[in-house]
Amino acid sequence: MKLYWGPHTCAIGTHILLEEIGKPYETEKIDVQGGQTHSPEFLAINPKGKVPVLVRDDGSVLTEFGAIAKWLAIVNPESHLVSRDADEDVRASAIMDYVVGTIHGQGFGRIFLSERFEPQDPVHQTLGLGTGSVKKQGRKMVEEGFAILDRQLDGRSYAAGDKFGIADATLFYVERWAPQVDIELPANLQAHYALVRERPAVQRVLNTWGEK
Ligand SMILES: N[C@@H](CCC(=O)N[C@@H](CS)C(=O)NCC(=O)O)C(=O)O
Repeated sequence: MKLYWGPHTCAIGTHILLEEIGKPYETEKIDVQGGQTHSPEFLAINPKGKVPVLVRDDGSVLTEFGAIAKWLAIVNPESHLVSRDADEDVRASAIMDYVVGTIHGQGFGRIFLSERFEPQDPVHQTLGLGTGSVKKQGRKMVEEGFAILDRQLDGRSYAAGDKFGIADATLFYVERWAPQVDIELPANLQAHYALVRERPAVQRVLNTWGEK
């Protein structure tokens, strides 16, 4: 198996899951900020131009954070990354989908890649309205999303159930982005972030990434 990852990206969640599982895997670092995800070589692997990408031992390619996480959990049942309890499992899926689709895709997307959300019409462009309002909207979405998840974590250590699982690795990557854009995590998410960060697997990944 080989994980394609890039510094400061959501692929850290996938890397953490691989490290928690503990089976052999390779990694390849991609310069996402430098545009390497849009190089012909990378697009030949993932035409969506995104990390994470997981190439399986048979050469087949998995994309999309949630799909990769679920596959890793299903084929490594001894790692208990998904619960056998239907309610816990669906709760984990709901958190993961909300983080990936809304908090990351809609909210942080607007903060990190504002220009992609800018109206392209000539009036907007001529007036040079800039990306300020897009960023502001992104921040509001992230803050609202964090507030919702914070309430859902009330009285819980982990996102779903009483063990670390795929929803925790997902939540961790957006929690990690919050201070980078001066967004304060609400108390339950702050506690969750600290708990996940302490895990030996997470520390190993942070060391490999050269990030704190
Ligand atoms: N829906 C995708 C989103 C992945 C994603 O947005 N990856 C970012 C890094 S966090 C990326 O590779 N961006 C490169 C680009 O859009 O140019 C998933 O869940 O895997």
